This record gives sequence, C-alpha cells and structure tokens, in this order.
Amino acid sequence: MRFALTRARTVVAFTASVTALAFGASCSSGSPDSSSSSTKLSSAAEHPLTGQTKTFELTVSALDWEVAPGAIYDALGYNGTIPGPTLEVNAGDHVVIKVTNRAKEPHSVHTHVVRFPNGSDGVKNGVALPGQTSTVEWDAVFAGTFPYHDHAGTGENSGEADGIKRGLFGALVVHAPDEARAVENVVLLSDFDTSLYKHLPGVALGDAGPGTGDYRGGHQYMHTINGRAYEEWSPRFQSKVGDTVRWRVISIGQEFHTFHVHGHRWVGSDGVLTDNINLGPGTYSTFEWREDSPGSWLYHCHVPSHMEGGMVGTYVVKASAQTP
Ligand SMILES: [Cu+2]
Repeated sequence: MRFALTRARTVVAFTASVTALAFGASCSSGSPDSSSSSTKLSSAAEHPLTGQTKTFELTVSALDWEVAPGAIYDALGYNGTIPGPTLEVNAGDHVVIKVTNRAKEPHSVHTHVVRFPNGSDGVKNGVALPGQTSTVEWDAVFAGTFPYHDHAGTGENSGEADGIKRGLFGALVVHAPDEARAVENVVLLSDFDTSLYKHLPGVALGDAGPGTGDYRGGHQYMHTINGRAYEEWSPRFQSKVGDTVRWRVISIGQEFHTFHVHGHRWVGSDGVLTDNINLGPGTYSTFEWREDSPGSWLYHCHVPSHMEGGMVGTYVVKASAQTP
C-alpha cells in the first residue's frame, strides 16, 4: 500500500485508526462495494475532544522550487516543500502549530474547518514576523480534508494572498474514528504565476514571458498538482485492485479547476455519479472507490489550457497479485 507523497512529508506523523469513511464532500464506490456504498455523508458532525494534543512545527522560508525539470519558481515553502507537509490528525484532537518565519515578510498559517479562537486565525493574530515564531492552536473536531495556507499578506509590493501564490499552502487530514483503511491520495491543485519563474529552459517563450509562448498552448508550468507540472514530474499515484482508494483533493490556486480521473467514477456531493468534479479556489472534496480497474490512467484538470499548462498526472493500478 502506497500513500501519497505529501503524506510522507508529514512533520509529525500520527497514524489514525481507520474504518468506514464519514466525510461530507462526497464519497462512494466506483464499483459495487458494500463498505463504501454504505457510507453516509456526515461532515457536519462534531466529534468529541480526544484529549490528545498534536504539535506541528512549520518553518517558512524562501526556496527555488522545481516545478518541472529546469523550471525554477521563486517560491516560499513550509518546511522547504510545496505543498507544505500534510497535517494528519484524528477527529477531536487539539492541534498546536508553531510557525517559524525565516522569510523576509510576515507569514502565518490559517486553517479551514477547524474550531479556533480569533487569536489563532492567522490573519492579524497569529502572524509570525520575520525571525520570529508564532503559535496558533485549534480543535480538529470535524473530519475531512481541508486546506491550510498563509494569510498574512507579505508587504508593500504584494497582496494579501501573495503567500499562496508563492507556495505557502498544504493539506489538513482529519480522520474520522470509523474510517476504513485506504490508500490515501492527497492532491493540491494550484496556479503558479508565470512572472515569478527564475528559469524556464527549453521553453519557447514569447517576448512578454513564459505565459505568452506557444509551448503547450502558451500556458506552460502555470497549473500544478502538488507543486509539480506535467505527467513526467507530477505525482504518480498507485494502488492495486481490491484496495479502497481515497482521494483528498484541494483547490488552492486562483482559478476554478476540475478533477477528472480516467476509468473510474464516484458519487459527487450532489449525489450524482461522476468522474469529474468542480473545485473553486479554497474548496475541497474527499471521495473513494473500491479499485477494480487495472492500468495506467490519466488524472487531470479538464480545463484544456490548464491541462496543457501542466495540471495532469498518472494513476497506476496494479492487478491484485502484483506489488504496487
Ligand atoms: Cu484547472
């Protein structure tokens, strides 16, 4: 069983006991499956506190991020990576995040769908000034997949959302107590600003920059999956026939995306069977299926220019007798 790349980056890994899923966004099987077809939507359920406190340390720093081989982005990252480490907790845990800022402008962590006091909002309160450490804390009482991101704004020459644009975002995974064990794939869709690249070798550039060239439709390296662009470089998810495969998909860029997986299907949040869901900025979905379709499949945003701009990858399903 292989977990998503981002999962391996978790600062402090807490393994959840897992059984049947209880997420609200959407969940069902891609094929007949009693375990997941019986799952009910329950994202509004508030879980009791576990009495456990889990602490994460996130350090913000500048980095040269390789969006694809040789494509170097002038980035900011939590713990030196884009997306930041997946924060994985159990529903009902109390969470403490210590944010250390080694960048030049104020930064923070703002987290969705957790219960926190105003002082831990990561906007005006809970912001770490350069060279300082700030602490935010909250209760993860709702199960699901949610984004966290910078919300400090970074100075005179940049806007409130500059941190997101530079790479300061990640996933929070809150496991329900009765989740089924599954192969977990964490996906963050984001948009990179073509004006912020330091290097784009081998790309046919227009006079005005990489966004105007004719390489792959003129949108090269703009749209990424887990900070990476194009099949050769983006995450290669894997499972095997018989696995329960759970996708935790977050859209955190500035554009609307879709998330489409070839050869599979699931029930969307509207209750309709689909293989392609809509995700606006700052939205997310969790869904799963029982795997029954071996092969090498594409997954991608279905906006043509976004796919041409890099938002495409590969999902490989091995036959059950094989090792993924
Ligand atoms: Cu898109």
